Amino acid sequence: MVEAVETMDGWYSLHDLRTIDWTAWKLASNEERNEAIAGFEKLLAKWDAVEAEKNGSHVLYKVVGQKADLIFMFLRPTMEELNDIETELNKSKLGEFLIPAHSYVSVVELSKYRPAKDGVDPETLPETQERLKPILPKWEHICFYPMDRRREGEENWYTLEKDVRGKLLYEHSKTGRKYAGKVKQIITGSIGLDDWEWGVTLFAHEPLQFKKIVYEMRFDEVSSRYGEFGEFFVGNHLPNENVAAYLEV
Ligand code: 76R
Repeated sequence: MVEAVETMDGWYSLHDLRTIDWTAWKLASNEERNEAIAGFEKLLAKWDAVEAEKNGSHVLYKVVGQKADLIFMFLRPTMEELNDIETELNKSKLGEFLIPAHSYVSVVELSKYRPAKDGVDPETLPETQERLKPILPKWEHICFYPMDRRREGEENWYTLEKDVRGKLLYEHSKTGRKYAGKVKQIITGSIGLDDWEWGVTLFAHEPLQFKKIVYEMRFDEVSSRYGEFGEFFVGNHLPNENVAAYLEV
């Protein structure tokens, strides 16, 4: 019988993409802009404090291309906190100049395809907990896209036996491991939460590595036969200390 794999689920995740209303921003007074920047820096400091306490994590990148200007990724233990963050940003002064571009709700996910070693539930291991509640890397570049597993005719992921799926994913992980140190990936699951089944968030020091890993994985059976992909977003890191300069007009 075909069965689901058990998943280990960690922090909830919100990818929040915004476009800046530059026209309105330029029309605002200096005082208003300064108030907006100071308020936003306060929010960043608040989120940093949450991260320092390991109660969540976040990153902020500038999107390249016209799909948005900013991408935030927030991780929190509860959906309520994600909602609170979103609302606080919307109510902030800077929020008056942010136009929603896209959002994606999911939860950090690892799966239990591999049999438990020595009967130890992997979910109890500290290294698993660290991966389920990760402090997001602040590497130079981000790449985010959602994906599905195909469900068509002979190419139906959901009619494959679990051990077959596990083997295909093991092959996939061998490709992934070649990029150790170059690409860091966070897989979030969104079945029942958002329009796609998984979100892939990649971090790299060198943007070409996104193209290389995604291209190489296209030839792994799990992607070539069973992968369907959504829209891609790519961006450059925006550290707190550069926010004011980025917003200067
Ligand atoms: O548990 C693990 O993380 C190790 C094995 C592993 C699994 C189970 C793994 C390793 N992945 C797993 C699951 Mn992955 N991954 C992607 C993409 O564009 C594409 O073709 C695919 C997008 C990338 C780039 C990537 C990278 N992976 C998954 C799943 C869940 C599927 C399911 O349950 O059906 C998806 C959707 C997915 C997609 N993967 C790795 C990587 C990398 C770099 C690794 C090696 C990580 C490491 O060992 O450090």
